[in-house]
Amino acid sequence: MNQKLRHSYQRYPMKTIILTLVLLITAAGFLRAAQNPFEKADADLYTGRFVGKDVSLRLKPDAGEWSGELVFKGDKYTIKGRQLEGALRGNFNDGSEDYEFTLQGDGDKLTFKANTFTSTLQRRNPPPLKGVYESKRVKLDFQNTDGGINGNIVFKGQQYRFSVKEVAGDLEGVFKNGDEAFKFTLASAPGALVFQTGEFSDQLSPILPSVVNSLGMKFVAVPGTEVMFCIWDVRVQDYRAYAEANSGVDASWEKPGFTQGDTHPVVNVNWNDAKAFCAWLSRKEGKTYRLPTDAEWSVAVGLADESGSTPKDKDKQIKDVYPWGTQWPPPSGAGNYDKSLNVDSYEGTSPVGVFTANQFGLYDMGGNVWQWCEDWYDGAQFSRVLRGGSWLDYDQDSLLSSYRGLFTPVVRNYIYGFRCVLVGGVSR
Ligand SMILES: [Ca+2]
Ligand SMILES: [Ca+2]
Repeated sequence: MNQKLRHSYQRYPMKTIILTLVLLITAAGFLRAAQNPFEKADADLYTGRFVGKDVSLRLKPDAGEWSGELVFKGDKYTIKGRQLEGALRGNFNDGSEDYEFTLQGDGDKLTFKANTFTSTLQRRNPPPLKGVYESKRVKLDFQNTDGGINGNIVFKGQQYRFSVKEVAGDLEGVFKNGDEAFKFTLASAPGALVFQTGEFSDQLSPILPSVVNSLGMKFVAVPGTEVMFCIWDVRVQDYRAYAEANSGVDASWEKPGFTQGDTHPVVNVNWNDAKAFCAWLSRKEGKTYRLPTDAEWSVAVGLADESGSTPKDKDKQIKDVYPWGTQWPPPSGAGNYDKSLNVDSYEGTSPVGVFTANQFGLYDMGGNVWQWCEDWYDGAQFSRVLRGGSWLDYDQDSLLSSYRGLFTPVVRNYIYGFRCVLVGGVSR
């Protein structure tokens, strides 16, 4: 806990209480209605799950107050508050001491203040409940009909009908076996759902649609995006098909300066080359291929909760999270990185798909080659974004999942490649 927060607890001064009472009485007189029309709106303002830098919280109305859970700098607290002077004010407790906070609502944003600490929190809506998710013990097949969320659940080998409703940002489900009702909750985890009953908790993985295109590139749906990601970076053989079908394609990709097989990721391609490849493939198949956006790439690497608007804002903001997990240095087999890290045996690039795929089934999201993204790095519109690191990288910061590389769209390099996404290919 931040030392500055200690001893900052201060009750509301008498002047404030009197002023508030006067305001309340005036408001009550003015409204002259049994139902205060603002109550519902205020309940909506603070109810749900909100995430910001170093803070996340979940709140629900509780007998005229709000209560819930706060995670502050990695520690969990119970939280309670009530509305006063246009803000939600209250305390959280670490078991021995109280700390005062205020929350100010603004649509989908909340400003959290505790002494000198301030953070803007963004509302997080529950995960899109579509498709099929399963673990060894549970399978959920969602069917969103009649405006409700329901479907079939296979639980301990038996199939039932279930329904889910949202209660203050939590998802509560129920299914019936005869007269007996089983209750469960659902929470979102990166690329998964956490299913919990009183008996056990299971992480359910989505059974995702996938397609293979005319070049043999495999694409999978990535939940939280509207696109399908190629599971590999674009390979030498894919780029060769493009270069052979078109005149005037720059030949730098043929001379990387080291030996490459057909299934190695193509390198020495700049942002413009990568865009031209996507445009050709789109024309060839009558579909829409493009580079991933920086935000889509983040979801695909497991960073669904970044704050900031430009890639520059988000650069290195989430610490201690790498494509392979949270350990530093990377464990053996984490990916194709610089030889000084001692995690692989490849001198240059490696064939796509030889290291472990991530939670979405994507290979080389860390290491092998940097991947161009659609976005400008910032408002200057000078450089494009590169993500994921390469076979020549070893620096701890540049291997973070949240790290953004940047270069002008005309630069070719033997550590730069790209990955395609397929737009609108998600059938569910
Ligand atoms: Ca290597
Ligand atoms: Ca990569």
